[in-house]
Parts: sequence; C-alpha cells; structure tokens
Amino acid sequence: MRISMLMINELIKKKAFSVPIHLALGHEAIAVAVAAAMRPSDRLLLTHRNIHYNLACNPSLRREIDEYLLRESGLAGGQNGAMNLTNPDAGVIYTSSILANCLPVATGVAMGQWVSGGDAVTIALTGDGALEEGAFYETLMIANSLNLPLVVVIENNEWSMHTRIDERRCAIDLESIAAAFGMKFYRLAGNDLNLYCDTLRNVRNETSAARKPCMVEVSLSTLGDYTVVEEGSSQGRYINYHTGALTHVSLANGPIIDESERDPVHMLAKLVPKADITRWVHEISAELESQLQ
Ligand SMILES: Cc1ncc(C[n+]2csc(CCOP(=O)(O)OP(=O)(O)O)c2C)c(N)n1
Ligand SMILES: [Mg+2]
Repeated sequence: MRISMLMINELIKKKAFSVPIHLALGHEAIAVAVAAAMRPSDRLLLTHRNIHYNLACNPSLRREIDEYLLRESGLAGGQNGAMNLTNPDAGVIYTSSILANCLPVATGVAMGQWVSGGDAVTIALTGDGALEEGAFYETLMIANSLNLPLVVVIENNEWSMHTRIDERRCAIDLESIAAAFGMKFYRLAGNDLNLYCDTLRNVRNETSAARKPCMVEVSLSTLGDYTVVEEGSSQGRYINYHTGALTHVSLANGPIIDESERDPVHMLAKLVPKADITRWVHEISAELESQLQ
C-alpha cells in the first residue's frame, strides 16, 4: 500500500490526474485492520481520504490509477474519480467528500442490514474534522436508539485542512461522548499492526453479535509535513500535508518516510529482518510496475 501510494505520488508530481487526490501516508495500519476484519457481506463507507482503504480492499494499483484517470477500466468505471471512489465488489459502497456525510448514509445501510437479519456490519470512516458536523452526533443517537450494527472509526490526525484542533475548537473527548450514548469505545495509537488487526476483528464481531454500535478512535499522523524557511525570516513555517503532490517525498528513497512510531511501515519493518524488507520492497515494486506497463 505504501509503495502504491508513493507511485501515485510520482504521477501526481507529473500532473497525470485532473482530480484531487488525498494521499494517506501514515494511515495504513488502520486501513489494513479494517480490510482484514471485514467479511464479504459487510459494508464500508468512506470519506475524501479513502485511498488506503481502497488499496487495502482491492490491491489493484492499475484499477485505482485508471479510476483517477477517469477510464472505464477504473475501480468505479471511471465515474467517481478519487473523492467519491467506491468499489462495490469489495464492499466499499459509498464515499463522500462532504464531511460526516457518510455517517447518516452508513446508518441507513446498517438499518438495512438489521432489517434483513444476518450478521453483517457497516463500518464508516471519518476524520477529526467531521466531529464538527451535527451529522456525527445525530448518527450516534439514531444508531444507538435503534441498536444498529454500525462501527464508526475516527482517524484523528489532529488536522482539518491546515488548521490544528487546538486552533479551531475545544477538545472533544470521544470516550466520554461514547459513554454518554452508552456505546463501546476503543482507542488505538502507535501503529502496532497486530494489535490494530486483533482489535478491529473483535470490534467487528462484537458489533455483529451484540447488534450495538461501537466507536474506534485512531490517533495517527498524515506523513508528508515539512517546514519552509521564507526569505527574510529566521524561523521555519510548518506545512501540514492535506492533498496533492508531496514534492519532497520520493519513491526512490524507499517506503519508510519517518523512522518513528508515526510511520506504520517503520513499525512493521521492526518486526521483520532487514533482508526480508529489502526483498519485499523489490518484489512488490516489480509486481506493481508490471501492473502499470
Ligand atoms: C461539510 C464540509 N465542510 C468543509 C469541507 C472542506 N474540507 C474538505 S477536507 C476538510 C478537512 C477534513 O478534515 P478531517 O475530517 O479531519 O480529515 P483529514 O483531511 O484530516 O484526513 C475540509 C474542511 C467539506 N468537504 N465538507
Ligand atoms: Mg483530520
């Protein structure tokens, strides 16, 4: 997934796409965990930053890129582009760039699953910016009132475009909000992939068995931030990545971007001998490049 996104970044740098693409470098661990937890009848609803889930659910880089090129061979037949990308075959049935918009839609999908019986669940993704929308709280109220099998996952990178949480609003304690609605809450941080996969599998199965909604908050960093020093200034200005090309990040420098807990690939690399990582990178890059021929 990391190498695929870095390849896409190289194409964005070359201005290959007419649609805006929000890379999700640093968001990979939760996407892997959600995709691994999903069963065939489960449904996933996404937001503007959806590339990692689409790559996790269908690792065809060719079809992802074809969608961004608005070609018929794309994941959604070239109709959706990036910010509305769906992939119904993999359970990704709705994606909206309107903040929090996927939540009421997910509530309806979960209600459909409840009416039909069975054990399917709906998983809806959102960022910390969407907590500023009324639809977030209405979704919690309806889903808990009707006991719907809905998992709400919040990717908290502490940014909404170029504004940090503490610059734009009061803190929102999601654990207390979940408790107020009487729902289960899990918090993930640190990019431990095995822990994320175990947690999401348990959350999915508990939600299915109890037919009660659940909330998961994931603290993460959107990698690609940098500092510029402007002429006449001695101080650097911090630039947070939101969308588009990461001109200072290069595929040639390898898949690890930040040698810290912020980078899930760095955390994964710590679990595997270095020679294996080098071999994987080589093999995966060759396979992905062959898809792009
Ligand atoms: C209702 C609404 N208001 C404003 C926007 C403009 N907008 C697009 S992305 C974004 C930031 C979203 O932040 P967050 O949900 O935390 O996701 P992140 O980009 O940090 O992953 C905003 C404000 C929008 N798409 N929809
Ligand atoms: Mg955010």
